[in-house]
Amino acid sequence: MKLYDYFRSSAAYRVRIGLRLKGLDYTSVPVHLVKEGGLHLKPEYRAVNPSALVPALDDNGSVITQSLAILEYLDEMHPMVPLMPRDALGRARVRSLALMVACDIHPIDNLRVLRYLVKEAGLTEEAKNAWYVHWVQEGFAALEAHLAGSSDTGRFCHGDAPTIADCVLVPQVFNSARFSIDLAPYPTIMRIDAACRALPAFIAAHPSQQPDAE
Ligand SMILES: N[C@@H](CCC(=O)N[C@@H](CS)C(=O)NCC(=O)O)C(=O)O
Repeated sequence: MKLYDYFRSSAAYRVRIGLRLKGLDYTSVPVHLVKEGGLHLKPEYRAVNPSALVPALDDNGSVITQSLAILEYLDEMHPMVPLMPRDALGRARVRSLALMVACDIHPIDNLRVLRYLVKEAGLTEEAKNAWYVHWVQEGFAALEAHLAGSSDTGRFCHGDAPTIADCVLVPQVFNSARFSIDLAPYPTIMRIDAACRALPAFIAAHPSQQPDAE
């Protein structure tokens, strides 16, 4: 398998965690999101993923895009070390937690949105950063309430083994730290993030461990 990747991309980081948890071999193909205005915007990468976003996974010539679709694909193809609960209600809860980050926080804080706010909408750097922080805080407050208020939350987001929800949570916490967001109001998120980051798979998937890390 080939993973079109960028060390700092939180969506790619989700997939790296899933691959590592399952012990799957893959080759990283770095796509620099900043160099030359963004290599992901060039025709070469658009031919792989017309959405011009990383990650994309090439499994023996078949390309899958969207990190959550990739994670579920990996889970179906390689069921050892499952990333989803066995019961339908549990799977719905894990998807719901993952989507709180992947749909409600990440897309409005994505690089292209932040660039648009500055270049097209005329926001200052300060206002752009305030936008980022605001949507993380809104999203994390909701996620914290869901996690803290449910007996299904265990050592990890759902029970005592990592699931897709944890694959999505940890990269968002990493991203938020880059903007110096105070995580003290989200103790359950912080506890789960720490439990995940102690595991070898999460350590290996960390941005600092990637071949393109700067
Ligand atoms: N929903 C997509 C999001 C992918 C995405 O937004 N990737 C970011 C990096 S984390 C990206 O490629 N951004 C480039 C840009 O905003 O121009 C997924 O989960 O795979």
